[in-house]
Amino acid sequence: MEKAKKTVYSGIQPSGTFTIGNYLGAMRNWVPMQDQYDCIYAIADLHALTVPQVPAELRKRTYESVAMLLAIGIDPQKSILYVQSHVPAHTELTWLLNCNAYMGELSRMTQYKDKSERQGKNIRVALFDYPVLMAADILLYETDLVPVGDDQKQHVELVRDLAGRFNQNYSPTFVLPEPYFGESGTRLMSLQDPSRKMSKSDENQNAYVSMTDQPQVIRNKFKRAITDSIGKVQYDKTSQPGIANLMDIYSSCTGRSYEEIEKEFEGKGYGDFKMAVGEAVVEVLEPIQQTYNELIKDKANLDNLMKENAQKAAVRAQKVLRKVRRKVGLVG
Ligand code: AQP
Repeated sequence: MEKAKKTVYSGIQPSGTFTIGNYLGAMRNWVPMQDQYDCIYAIADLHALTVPQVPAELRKRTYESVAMLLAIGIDPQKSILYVQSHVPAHTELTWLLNCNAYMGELSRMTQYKDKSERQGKNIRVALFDYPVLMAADILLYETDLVPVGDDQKQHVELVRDLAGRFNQNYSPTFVLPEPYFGESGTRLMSLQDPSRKMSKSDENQNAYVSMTDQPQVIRNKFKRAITDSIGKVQYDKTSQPGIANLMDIYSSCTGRSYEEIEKEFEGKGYGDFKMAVGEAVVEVLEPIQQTYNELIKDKANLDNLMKENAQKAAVRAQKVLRKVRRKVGLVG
């Protein structure tokens, strides 16, 4: 039977406080999608464990992540908003998919190559297996579309390979998802090193702006942002990557085009420009922070919401998992 709405699955790791990179590049686009699609949003805590975490911090950030997604406008009446580890089907399907995944295809994943370098000699097996857990996330909900940036395209390809192989070896079981590029979210770069993406787990706090940073902290971070010695506000990613990044941020916050921004700051110094970017970010974040501050106070409400949404997610996930168990020959 044809579905009334296509299913969209997105996850975000509680591996740090969400940054304006996460928000302007991904989360913000999730809000309007709720009216058009059957959306499932996961706080991917099991994914966050692929790199070392402080347990108490992870627990705290899981609550904060749920509250922040609610604050930006994710509506549990329209979508499912749940915590990945609350639905055990994810780990169970991961194992069953592992039995059909190849070492070769996993070792070609660029994210694994990048992140494993940072783990030194003792690389965690989970980091290697991360894309299989991601495949389980997506396949459990008969997902049609996975919103991705360029860097995640390779993972969705792997999900399709794993699902296609399973369907061929057993019989049609999984829906093959498509990557969804949608409104191209801006890829924001570190404020301290514009050759690296802005990441919530960056050790340098000046490299990113958190969704919960106070206005004065935000202004100071922009004041310290790396620019260049050219002294002209113009969009050139190669010779002025710092300024291009700030223009991306300013454009995302104000809706102004690069040409409009160049005109606005013609003949002005970087100091004025950075101040304006800081103010624009403060303006976007202030109303979100107000809602967030209310939501985070009410832990019982967040607990209830997590519980209800996990139940909704589990019903859907179990349906697919039961099918998979039967196909591979498990009893019961
Ligand atoms: N700098 C960014 N610009 C645009 N989009 C970004 N995303 C992340 N950073 C940027 C998008 O945010 C969504 C959720 O990301 P994630 O938490 O699942 O993992 P990530 O991409 O690894 O994010 P971080 O912030 O860099 O986390 P850490 O530091 O833990 O690795 C994704 O859609 C991602 O594209």
